[in-house]
Amino acid sequence: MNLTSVTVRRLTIEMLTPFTTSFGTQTHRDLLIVEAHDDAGTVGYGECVAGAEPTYSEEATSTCAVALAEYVLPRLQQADLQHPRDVSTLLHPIKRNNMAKAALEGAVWDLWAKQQDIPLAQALGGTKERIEVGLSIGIKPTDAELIEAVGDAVDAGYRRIKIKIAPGRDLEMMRAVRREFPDQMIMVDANSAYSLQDAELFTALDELDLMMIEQPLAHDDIVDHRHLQAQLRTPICLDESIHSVDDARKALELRSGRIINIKIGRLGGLAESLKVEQLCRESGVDTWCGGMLETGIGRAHNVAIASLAGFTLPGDTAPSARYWSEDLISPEVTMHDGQIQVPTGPGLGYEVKTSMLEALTNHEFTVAL
Ligand code: OSB
Ligand code: MG
Repeated sequence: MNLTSVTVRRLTIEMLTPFTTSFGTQTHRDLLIVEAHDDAGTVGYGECVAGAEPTYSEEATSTCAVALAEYVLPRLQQADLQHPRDVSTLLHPIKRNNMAKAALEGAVWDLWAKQQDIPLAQALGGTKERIEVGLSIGIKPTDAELIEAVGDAVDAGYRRIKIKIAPGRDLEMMRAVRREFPDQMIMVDANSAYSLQDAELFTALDELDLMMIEQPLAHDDIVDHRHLQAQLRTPICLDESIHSVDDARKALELRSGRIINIKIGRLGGLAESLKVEQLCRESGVDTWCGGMLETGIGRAHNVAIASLAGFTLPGDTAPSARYWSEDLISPEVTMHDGQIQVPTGPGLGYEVKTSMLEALTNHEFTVAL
């Protein structure tokens, strides 16, 4: 692939509005952008989706920067990549650190697709021209504010609305939402805030005709989820618990959930994400593309993979204007009639605004290959 260097940038971007989940409130992203450079001056981009603190998973922006500098990139210096799939093979001996690995792998996939002059979506085997978009709404202080936010999302055309829940902001709040929107496709995401002792709460939520309940129980569990799923009609969707195609296979075999959320970062990259898509497609299990409040760079990777046939449900791929006053890419990701057009240009199919990227960079390092 004629890689000549990799640059890792750390930058801070303010979000338009704070986003609250059961593990905290985010007002900005502190993130890494990885650039893969080749000898012809072509650049591929990847985004590290870890949060500033290790609250969603054990990874955080700082740990990913260390993992890239000390373990991941030195292995790349020893390698001669022929294809982006070689990255996951090369990094296989390094356990976990999936978001750090995925950030590099994503940059290499974008570079490779650009070298082949084909869209990343096509390089991955995507077939859809448009993808369906859902919105993830954070926890609001009052039911009235939540109902207003859901109403705005319905008016904007989102095909599915996800609402974050946490102890104390769950059943009564969701009953109020359901009363107001009896026919909308609504789901909840608990981000692992509950235990099996809360089974009664979930059997009550089961009456609300939700599309799914995302990650109700612990981030590292697939056994308690099995017991909870056995008590519910509503499908459980696993997010935090699934780090590999083997995790997905085991969870489906145990019936710990009936839907899998595919996040490229959590799964360690596009190659592993493709394996989960294939497993779910072949076993008739619904999947959708999750989001991690990415900038346009990470979002563009999500749009590309969501164009594969296995992504049967709308994903958390809300457009740029939902999160940023100005995004890092041009044109920005936009939504029409609840859908995003999969770009047809080479690689990610969006231009990265390099001067904006440089201006926002707080710290950077480059490794020559
Ligand atoms: O669980 O899906 C999640 C954001 C940060 C961490 C975890 C999650 C989320 C979201 C955001 O729900 C969805 C988005 O990026 O639009
Ligand atoms: Mg989730």
